[in-house]
Amino acid sequence: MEQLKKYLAAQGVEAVGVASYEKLLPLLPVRSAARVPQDCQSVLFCLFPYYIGPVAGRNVSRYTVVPDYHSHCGEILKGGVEVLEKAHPQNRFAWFVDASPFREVAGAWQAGLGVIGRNGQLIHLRYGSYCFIGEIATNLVLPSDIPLPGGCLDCGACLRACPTGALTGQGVDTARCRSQITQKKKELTSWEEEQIAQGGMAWGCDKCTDCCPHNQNPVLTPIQGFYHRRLETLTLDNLEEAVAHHALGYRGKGVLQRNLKILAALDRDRF
Ligand code: B12
Repeated sequence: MEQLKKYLAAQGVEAVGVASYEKLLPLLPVRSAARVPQDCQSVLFCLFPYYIGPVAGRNVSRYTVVPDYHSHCGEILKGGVEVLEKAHPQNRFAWFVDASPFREVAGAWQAGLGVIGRNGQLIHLRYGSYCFIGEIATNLVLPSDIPLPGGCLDCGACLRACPTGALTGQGVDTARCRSQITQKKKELTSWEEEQIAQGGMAWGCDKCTDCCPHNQNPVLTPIQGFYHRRLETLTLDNLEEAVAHHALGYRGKGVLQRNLKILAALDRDRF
């Protein structure tokens, strides 16, 4: 574990904690569940801070300004698995990020890495909720960490900031969440189109994140790879490159073109 922590710290990943597998059940019904090692005992959760400072004029959510976290965090976790496999050749390890059978927010909480906000996000005491979550599952028995007591400040700022009332206090009504609407593939209702136009985002939404008191004066990420190739403004001209290198391509280019069209129509109406 010490070797792993040393390796991760060198990559800028300092928040690491363990949850016992049984506390993470039930798993999400996704394909990647087949990769969870048989007789899984422990899951090692890691936080990948992604705040890189203010980005003026962006029309995509902060998490897609940085290079695609699936591949970037995945590379770091893959290296972590190699460290573990060397130290424990008899055991099995598998890494996941986002496309994971683990409910990552609840899992990272279980692993003692932060508290869960009313916006549904995991809040780390130093990085706020500007961090991605990834994990390594193993059949090695590791001592579990203890969840932090208490929750977020419960100030309700995120509930008030959500323009559509998607935050219910009990969770997220995904059908109303602007982040969800920007990635919807089916035809949009006129109310949904309006949400994209008013939000001004071609992908994602940061309203319930940016207003959180835990996210004021955020600490810059020590992960150097997140400072390269930033995507500030998505346009039809850089769409190909954006899809190839940022976490917004997985629903296909058509969804992004549609969102840009909605935003362009709004611009035309203004002048
Ligand atoms: C599907 C998904 C979405 C969907 C639906 C989100 C939702 N909340 O249902 C949409 C597209 C809307 C979405 C949006 C966003 N997402 Co998202 N999403 C996911 C994904 C892939 C699965 C989530 C899921 O379906 N979980 C199933 C539900 C049932 O579980 P849950 O989310 O853990 O929620 C439960 C717990 O939180 C628990 N709970 C609530 N309060 C408390 C308190 C305590 C004490 C305990 C124990 C439990 C608990 O109850 C909830 C219901 O059961 C995860 C990755 C993953 N594998 O977990 C990323 C993930 C949650 N998303 C992430 C991000 C960054 C976002 C956005 C901020 C992106 C953006 N800027 O647009 C927004 C935030 C919107 C929001 N307020 O939730 C990050 C969150 C990182 C963090 N620090 O928390 C994740 C973990 C991806 C990652 N690997 O980093 N997302």
